[in-house]
Amino acid sequence: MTAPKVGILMGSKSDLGVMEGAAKILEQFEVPFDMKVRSAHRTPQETAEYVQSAEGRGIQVLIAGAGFAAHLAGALAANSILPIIAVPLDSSPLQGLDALLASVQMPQGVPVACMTIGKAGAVNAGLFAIQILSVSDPELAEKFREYRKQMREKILAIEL
Ligand code: RP5
Repeated sequence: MTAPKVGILMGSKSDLGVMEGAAKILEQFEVPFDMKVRSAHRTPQETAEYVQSAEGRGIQVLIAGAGFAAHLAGALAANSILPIIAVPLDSSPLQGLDALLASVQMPQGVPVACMTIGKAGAVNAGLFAIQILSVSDPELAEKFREYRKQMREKILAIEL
């Protein structure tokens, strides 16, 4: 089995429907990943253990999706020097604004890259992970260029 290069974490199984968007992108680009439920608040110790072992297991980027007071991405960033991508999820009565602020407002010195709220954010997290990996993987960079090209062509082909 190929070792994962990306780790996708989410705060709850109820986040899976949205976070699958990131997984599908990684599958499309044939980048190996693993996907787990880990919560900053409900499983703090296991979350720390996961992230502390991630680098040693060959993981190069981590994606963290969470709703409500979304501290998952921050908790990962606190325990690793890997790049962390946050996906704020709209699972609360505040429709993700709470998760957005909790994810994006990291204190100086411990950054996370914060995506759009929800579905588009999960897809973008997958794409952003590809972009990070592409810096040191010319073959992947080429695939990403092709993805952008196809997106552009699809739009230009629209006749109204
Ligand atoms: C957050 O609370 C999770 O990331 C999820 O978005 C939300 C609701 O979780 P459940 O109560 O459905 O497990 O921590």
